[in-house]
Amino acid sequence: MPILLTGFNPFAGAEINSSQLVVEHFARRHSLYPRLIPVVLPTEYEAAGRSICALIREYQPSVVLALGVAQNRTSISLERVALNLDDSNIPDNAGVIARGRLIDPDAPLAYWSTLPLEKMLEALGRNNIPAVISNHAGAFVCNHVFFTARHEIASLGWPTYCGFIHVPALAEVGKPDLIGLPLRTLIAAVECCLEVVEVLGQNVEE
Ligand code: PCA
Repeated sequence: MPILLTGFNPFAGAEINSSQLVVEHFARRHSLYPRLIPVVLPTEYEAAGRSICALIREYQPSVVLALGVAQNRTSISLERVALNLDDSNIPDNAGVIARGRLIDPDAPLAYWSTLPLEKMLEALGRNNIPAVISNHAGAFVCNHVFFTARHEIASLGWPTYCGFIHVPALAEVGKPDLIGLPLRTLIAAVECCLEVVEVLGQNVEE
């Protein structure tokens, strides 16, 4: 069964989004990862939410691994909780500024990630990749997609594993003070997490 891997396009005036570069890396190596469905989502609440639901229904993946950039973080952040909340000062790419708004008034207040975060954290640690479990994915488009995907899967009653990982921005070569990690480290981190979730995917199939 497929594994859906998503990232986002640049937002808030940035030129790149490291999560997009990671997803594009996997898209270029499709023959190495035949089960992977790599998709770059627009950084827009509505369009991204609609898109992730459509992708889940179309591909019926065993695992949904959604990525986004967190510019101010220095470690890979394995997100524990998705909140039923849109709230940010930053406009999304459609110009929408959402303040304190429920994503779905009929849905629960929050969902846990169903990815094996402890196992992923251990695997990242074994590979010397800086990583943490984070309790808060923010309340911008990343959290929106995480929440919407979890709610869709819960509503469908499917056993699909689903979670979100925030990756740091790219560290620029020659600028050691800049917060971030090199692209190769972000790719290695996602490879590492994919190895953990591929085992899960097989279990769902059985
Ligand atoms: N990061 C933003 C949205 C898109 C992205 O890559 C976030 O953390 O919500």
